[in-house]
Amino acid sequence: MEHTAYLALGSNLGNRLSNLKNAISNLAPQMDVKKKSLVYETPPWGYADQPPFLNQAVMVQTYMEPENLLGHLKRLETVLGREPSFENGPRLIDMDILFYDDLILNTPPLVIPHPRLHTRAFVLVPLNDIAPDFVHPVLGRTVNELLLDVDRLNISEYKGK
Ligand code: PH2
Ligand code: MG
Ligand code: MG
Repeated sequence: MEHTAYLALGSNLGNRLSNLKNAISNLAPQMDVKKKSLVYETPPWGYADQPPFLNQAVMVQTYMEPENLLGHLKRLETVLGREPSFENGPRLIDMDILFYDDLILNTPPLVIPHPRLHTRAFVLVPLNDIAPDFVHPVLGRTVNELLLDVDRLNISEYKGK
């Protein structure tokens, strides 16, 4: 059965825009990318002393089950050059699963919906481009509604330099 998943992408090392583009083009063939948000430049969250991030969200269709999808994304991060860092630290590429259909999953390796997505403007702003009316299956509120409660100051569309 085919599933719809929303992914968050982030990069704050190297050529950030290329990292996002490479990541998205490497999602196929296991994932069919249906929608892409704009790219946003966002202040680092959680650990301030690092470069600003570029963040983006995508909607994909896939036959992969959540655990396989997670494994696939982790392998892809490594292939693209990600090296181990600390929690909330700098990274070449980060790919997180935000939603997977309406699934609610709470296992040690994987929590869906992503447990912190509703508190993070750097996730909600791009997600709102492609899924404003998607209802968070736990919170029962749309992405657009969740966005009203976060501080989106200092987040701007990235037009490159
Ligand atoms: N990712 C983190 C920690 N902090 N801050 C921003 N702005 N964007 C991110 O993608 C990000 C972060 C951990 O994954
Ligand atoms: Mg992350
Ligand atoms: Mg991650």
